[in-house]
Amino acid sequence: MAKNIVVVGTQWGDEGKGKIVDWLTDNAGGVVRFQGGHNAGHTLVIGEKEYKLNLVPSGIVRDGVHCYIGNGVVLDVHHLLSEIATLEADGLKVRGRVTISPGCPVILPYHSALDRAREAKRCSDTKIGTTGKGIGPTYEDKVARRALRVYDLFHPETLSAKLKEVLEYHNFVLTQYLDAEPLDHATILAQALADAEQIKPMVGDVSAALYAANKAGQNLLFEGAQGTLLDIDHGTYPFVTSSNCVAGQASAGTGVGPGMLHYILGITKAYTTRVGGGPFPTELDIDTKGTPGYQMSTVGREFGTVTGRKRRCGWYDAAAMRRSAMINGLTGLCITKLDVLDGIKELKICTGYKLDGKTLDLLPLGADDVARCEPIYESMPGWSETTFGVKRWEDLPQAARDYLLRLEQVTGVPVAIVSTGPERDETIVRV
Ligand code: 2SA
Ligand code: MG
Repeated sequence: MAKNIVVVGTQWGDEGKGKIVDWLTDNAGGVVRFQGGHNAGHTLVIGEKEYKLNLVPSGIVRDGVHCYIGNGVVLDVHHLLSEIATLEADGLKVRGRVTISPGCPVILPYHSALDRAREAKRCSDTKIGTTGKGIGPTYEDKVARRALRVYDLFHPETLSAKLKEVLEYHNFVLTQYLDAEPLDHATILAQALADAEQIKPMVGDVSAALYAANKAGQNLLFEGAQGTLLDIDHGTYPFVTSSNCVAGQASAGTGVGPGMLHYILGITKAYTTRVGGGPFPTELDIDTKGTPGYQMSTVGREFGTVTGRKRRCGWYDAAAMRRSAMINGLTGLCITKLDVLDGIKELKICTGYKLDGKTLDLLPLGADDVARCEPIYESMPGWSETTFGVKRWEDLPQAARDYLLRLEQVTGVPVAIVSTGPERDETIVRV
């Protein structure tokens, strides 16, 4: 029987999901995206070559793996085409290996214009720090039932009028409320139609295709983007992205029943990072040389893949992880970037918080309470040896094993995999 795995980020994104999805594709027939859009940045290192993917599922770098973009994804068709062109220039065969759901809401130029204009209007402590890609405004259109979907791009007889109506509305907001320039209907329409022509052969019934693939015995991998703490419902709202990032979305965002999700693998960095605004209880100073935060930032090369922004860094937050484990229903954990901690003398793990005189062992809901949380730490000795590229559990320094086992204990989820470097064989399996 086919075994399907959902891979989700358990923190604020950038946990190293792309590498693990790629590693798991050895046993998969298909890789499926189910939420987010080109705000995602998945980096894959294959030998000498580094691939940066935003929309195309990570399975694309492996022959014979089919890639699916489910209805839960907001799709910038123009960006997708440029990503495909880059991958094909690198020698990968992409066309014929991707199926796009006609239900994906389409990101059009007014969405990124709205996203950027709104961020510009927010004052410094209310800025979300979005990627500016138009993700939020497109999900808004979806929920407001005015979005243009991939389906609409193939119905030019109604597309023009639908676009006119929605553009009039957004141009009003852009000019009257956000002091921004209006956008032109004819230009957007012409580009959308030209792009549509190019993706036409890739559009198909993703839900039905996934059922058929599974029935034929293929394993499927559902590739999450961003992370659980950025989930629109369960994250540090309003400092979140606009999609559900939790494992359950793999079902709604593709059109497969939850019974088809067999194993939920949570990816977690051995420390914590966050890019953009919002509370971060275990945050460290990343600018002072010689400090643990500086090491995480520099050795971990913590820069946004999409925007190039410096990511904020901090200690491992086990209380946030407990929340994540609960809402995803995690089966196992994969811990990444352990080597970044090599040489730090004393490691800290946040096991809970102090809030209003009470002790909590679970991340509270919403940004306001999280911002007031004071972390409670326990300390563990670090290790001086390198763990980079270690391939067997028993070859890890004892202190590193102790650290991982402690994470397992405090989060309550078994550590199934440890990733010790970007290459696929730099991976330790414990199950
Ligand atoms: P948006 O653009 O509306 O989704 O932004 C809302 C918040 O979600 C965060 N977000 C991310 N956080 C981590 N990684 C993401 N992808 C890129 C990467 C980010 C980058 O892989 O590095 O390059 O900056 C991602 N996408 C969205 C975002 O920072 C906001 O806090
Ligand atoms: Mg990323």
